[in-house]
Amino acid sequence: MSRLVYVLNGPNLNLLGKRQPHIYGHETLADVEADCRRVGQELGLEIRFHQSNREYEIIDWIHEARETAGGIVINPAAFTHTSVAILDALNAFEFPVIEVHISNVHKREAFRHHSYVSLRADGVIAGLGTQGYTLALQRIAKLINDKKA
Ligand code: CA2
Repeated sequence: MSRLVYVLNGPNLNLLGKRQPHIYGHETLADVEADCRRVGQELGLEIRFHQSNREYEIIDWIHEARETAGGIVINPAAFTHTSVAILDALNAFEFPVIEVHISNVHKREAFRHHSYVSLRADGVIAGLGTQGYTLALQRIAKLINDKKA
């Protein structure tokens, strides 16, 4: 299985570390990318890291991952709660998918409690801050390694 992992981020996550630190912390998305690249290297994973405010771009990256990647870590942000299209794209991807939320969505407004993406995700991490991303990468590396054994 490919050791390439896509780390995908949805709308407004480009503002990470710049607004609402009481909810999302002080780390910027560039910090999260650096963390993912460092941990990815330790785990022997190649990382492709993207963020978009446009639903179609996230869908296109998931399609690209179908051809090349062994796993996807995705924080779909607000699309989590609205996007059947992202769910459909993930359903066409055959390797592990881990859904990450920086905040504990279950402690927040009721509309954040439902996730379309969770219908496909092999695992969900919420409320562990930006550490959730590297924990998700550890899980994907284990699933890839277990498949090889
Ligand atoms: O907790 C998460 O990671 C979320 O996916 C973040 C989304 C939210 O819609 C989900 O319900 C939970 C929002 C991302 C917006 O990120 C910002 C970061 C800093 C300042 C403003 C927005």
